[in-house]
Amino acid sequence: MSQDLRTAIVELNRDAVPTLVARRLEAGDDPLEILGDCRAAMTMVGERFQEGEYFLAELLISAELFKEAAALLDPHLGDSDNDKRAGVIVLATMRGDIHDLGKNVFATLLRAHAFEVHDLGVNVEPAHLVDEVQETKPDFVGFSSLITTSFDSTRQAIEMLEDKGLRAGLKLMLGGGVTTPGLAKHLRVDFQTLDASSGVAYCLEEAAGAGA
Ligand code: B12
Repeated sequence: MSQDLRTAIVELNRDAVPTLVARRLEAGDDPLEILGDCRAAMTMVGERFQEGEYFLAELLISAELFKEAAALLDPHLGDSDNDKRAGVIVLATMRGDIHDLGKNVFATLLRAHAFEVHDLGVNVEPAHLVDEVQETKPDFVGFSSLITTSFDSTRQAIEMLEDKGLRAGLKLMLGGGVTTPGLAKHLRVDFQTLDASSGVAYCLEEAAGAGA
């Protein structure tokens, strides 16, 4: 069934996607696993785009299908039964990048684990991110990056945080399709991943370590 859902997204089959998601939820499949299949399908769509088989229109349709699937899965991603706030996170897709599907998934999972999320959206100016950090004093900043044109603004934001003395005690995270451990090292971030769940696990571990 996991192959069916991937194929439906990759083949842009609008009718099949919601039905297949609903069917898998009814069958008791793990919502995170279903989400993982949707992400895998988006990677395949990206490959077709790169190979010239798909164009921007297909990317847009696949994004709509992903959003539809994510909306169906959202209520099943679990609510925290913990009243205590686990930590504060500022999240952004930086200037030069308008991709937000993965960032939104990460934000949903964080909220489900009692984190307070300040999602600044897409195409975010470094100065705006720094202002938000100054104002909300978060424990974490998460950068979502799907396109190489955002590397520069991400680097600028990090340098500004360092220059303003805001970097100490702040955990920086990097996630999204084009990120790698090498890029994380270059940008001096503390954690990098291609998977929202491991990002949440990192935040939970750090928050527990800090006694938050
Ligand atoms: C959908 C899509 C679009 C949609 C985006 C819709 C939206 N609202 O986001 C639209 C059609 C708008 C689009 C536009 C463009 N796109 Co586009 N797009 C994609 C595609 C197919 C899927 C991305 C996606 O949503 N994946 C699914 C999500 C769930 O995965 P994810 O983002 O990796 O997120 C997961 C984890 O990484 C993690 N995560 C994400 N963020 C964070 C952050 C933190 C802190 C943590 C801990 C975790 C975390 O959580 C998620 C769940 O596990 C990719 C292909 C690919 N391989 O990724 C191309 C891709 C990213 N796009 C690409 C390009 C080139 C473009 C355009 C320039 C095309 C054009 N000619 O106009 C424009 C970009 C404009 C801009 N300036 O940003 C290229 C980028 C190439 C590069 N190396 O830089 C890609 C890789 C396609 C390709 N292979 O060529 N795109």
